[in-house]
Formats: sequence, structure tokens, C-alpha cells
Amino acid sequence: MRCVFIVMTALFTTWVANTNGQEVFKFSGELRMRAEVRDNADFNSDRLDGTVQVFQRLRFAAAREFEHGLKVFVQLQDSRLWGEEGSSLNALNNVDLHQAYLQIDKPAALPFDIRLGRQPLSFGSERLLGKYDWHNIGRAFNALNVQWGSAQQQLNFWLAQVRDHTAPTVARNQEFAGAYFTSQRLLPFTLEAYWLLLYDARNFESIANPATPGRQDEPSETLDVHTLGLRLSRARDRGLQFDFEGAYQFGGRGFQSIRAYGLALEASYTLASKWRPSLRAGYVLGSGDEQVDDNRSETFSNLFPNAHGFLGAMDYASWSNISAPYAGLSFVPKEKLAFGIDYYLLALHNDHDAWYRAGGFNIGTPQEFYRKAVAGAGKRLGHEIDVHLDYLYRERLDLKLGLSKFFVGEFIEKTGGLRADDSVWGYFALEVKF
Ligand SMILES: [Ca+2]
Ligand SMILES: [Ca+2]
Repeated sequence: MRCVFIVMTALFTTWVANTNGQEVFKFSGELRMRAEVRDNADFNSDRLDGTVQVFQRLRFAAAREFEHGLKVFVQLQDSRLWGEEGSSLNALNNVDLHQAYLQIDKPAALPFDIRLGRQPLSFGSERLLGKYDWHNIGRAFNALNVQWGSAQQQLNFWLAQVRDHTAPTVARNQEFAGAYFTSQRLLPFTLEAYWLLLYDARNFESIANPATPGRQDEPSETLDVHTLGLRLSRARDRGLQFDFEGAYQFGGRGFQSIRAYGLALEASYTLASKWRPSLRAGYVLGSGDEQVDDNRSETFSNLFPNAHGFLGAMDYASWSNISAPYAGLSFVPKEKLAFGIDYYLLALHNDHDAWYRAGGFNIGTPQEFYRKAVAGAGKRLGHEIDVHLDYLYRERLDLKLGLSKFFVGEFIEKTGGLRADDSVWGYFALEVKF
């Protein structure tokens, strides 16, 4: 008790002392609950697989800025599924360090800033590298991130350690490095160019089971995939907007050489009139593999994406082996209210590859795809309709609602045995940032 009193007194004294200067802690938090209902994710009505789940996430952060451009940011996170505790008297040991980094601005008067520690890496469209905030945990990297430039034009360079084989439960290393250039010198246009490198030391010599740890690291077994990309976008409140992105991948995957590409094109038009109606249309192409057992890997990988909602809110497709046109219409009747409807037509790019989950093709484990392609089963996966609504209630409480239906297409019908049925999904989320 005495100990607690001393700590409290010390904290209070520090706080009072600091309110006189600029060196104060800044606290921030976020509490989010999302109920999700999903039925027929297996596309078979004979097998019951409906779920109702509530995901809860709490984030609490403290930031402190010192003189001479030194900053510290720490964010704790508790992420849980309601009922995961198994009992009303049980506790989960799941509070984790989501972020913890220090930032040094212009060290030794050099023209760059350094951010070191656990941090999110998020760039551009987030199709290849994003926070993935929808996820109940969200992505964070242990990384060194260096940034040159100004608010108008920057170059980021980072090195991140995703897996370290010296940790008790991890076999083989995985490293992720990249350089990302962003320029807004020609507003309203934004130009981005990037190079990303993913290295994984696991054994990719065997296509069937690449995740299996092999013998010693052999360059002939490992994965190294380089991604070169360009993005040009024009963002405005009204009028014509567009977003064009193209990426090419090369490198090695065991004995295979990688040759893959992805394209994402979108144009939208927003009227300045009442309700601000906005119509958008786009097309996404991610290359697939023509022949699985040859010495070339042509499946485009979406690396570490914000893997939600790019190809439908139900997340039944990714940027890997896909060819998908889509369109959407949205309205903003008031500042605090927005709603819309989207349509996606999903098809495989190549019918010799596989149907990949929203996370896409990364290391080749069975968890990454729904179904392998089957000769003669066609390419059409199906189509999806999403409706969504977002309302900011009482300044701080964000209410989000969505309903979706996926209509199965030829591929699912021909690979599903006797049954192929549609799938439905919906969610209701409450989010407070404080
Ligand atoms: Ca079912
Ligand atoms: Ca191939």
C-alpha cells in the first residue's frame, strides 16, 4: 500500500512539474466492439457453419516528446473474442505491446528522421503494405524506418524482422525491406514509386509443403521476392478522381523463378450537390500461375496488405490470381453520416492456379487458399453485393453497419461436389476513440 502511495505521489509530482513545461505525456485510446454474423463460408447449405462472433479491441497509448526532436510512443493492446475466456472468472494473458518506438528527428543535423522499434508500416493504397486495422490485432513490424524529405515529398526506407529463428517457437528467418517514394509536388496528383523485398529462409524447394523447415539455409531453397511498383492517383472532394497502380514481382522461390504482376485501376466521380453522390468503378488484376509444377512461379503476392474490403467486404478474394471488375455508389447526406452500395464480379485470372483468400499468396501454405483450381471448372468465382453505413453518434461513438451477400459462380459450383450455395455476412461495430 505504501509502495502504491509513493508511486502515485511520484507520478502526480511529475505530472504537475511537467504541466509547466512542454514535456508532458499524451494519452490516447480506442475501444472497439464488432459483432459479425457469417453463414455458409463453406458454400454448402448441408453443412452448418454459421457463426456469430463479437470481437473486442482496446488500445491505449502514451506518447512523450522531448526537446531536440526526440519522441517516444508506446501502445498497449488487448484483443479478444467475447467468450474466449471460457469462464466469467478466467483471465487471458493477451495484453500485448502493439507499438513501441522511439523517433529521432534529424540526428546530428542530418536530413532524415529515424523511427526505431515496433511500429506499423503503411504506404499508398495499402494493397501491399498496410496496418490492416479491420483485423482484431492489426499489423505491426519490428523495424528501423528512415524518412527523408518534407511533407510534400518523402522517401522512406525500412528494414523489418518478421521472423527470427533464434526465438523459441520460430523456425527460419523472415525479413522485409523496402523503399517508398511519395511526391505531392503536383497536387492534386500524387505519384508513388516503390521497391519491396521479402526474404524467407524456409524451405521452398518442395512446392507441396514450403513451410516445412528444411536443412541448413540454402540459397536454392529460400524465397526472395522483389516488388517494383508505381502508383498515380488524384484525390479530391468532388469531381473526377482516379487511382492507378501497377506492380511487377521477380526473384526466386526455391528452384522456381518468380515472374508476376498486378494492376489496380479505379476512377470515381463525386458531385458537389446535396448528399454528395459518388460513383466509382474499377478493375483489379493479379496474375496467376499457368503451370504449377514448372520452374516459374507466376502468382502475384499481395505481401502484407490491408486485407479487408478491396475485393468485397466479405473478403473472399485477394490480389493473387484474380480478375475483378467492380462498381460502387455512395452518399454523404450529412457530415456524420455516409452509406453506400458496392458490386464485385470475381473471377480467377488463371484456371490452373488456386483461389486465394484475402491475405493472398505469400509463402504457399494451404491456409492461404480456399480451393485449388480444377481443369474445366471455369474461372468465375461469383459476385458480391455489399451495403454499408457509417454514422458518428455523439461526437465520439462511431457506429458502423454492413450487410453482404456472395452469389456463387461456375467455379464454386463445379468444385463444390453436390452443393454450391450462396453466402451471407453482416456486422455491427461500435468504436470510440478517446
Ligand atoms: Ca454451410
Ligand atoms: Ca508455374
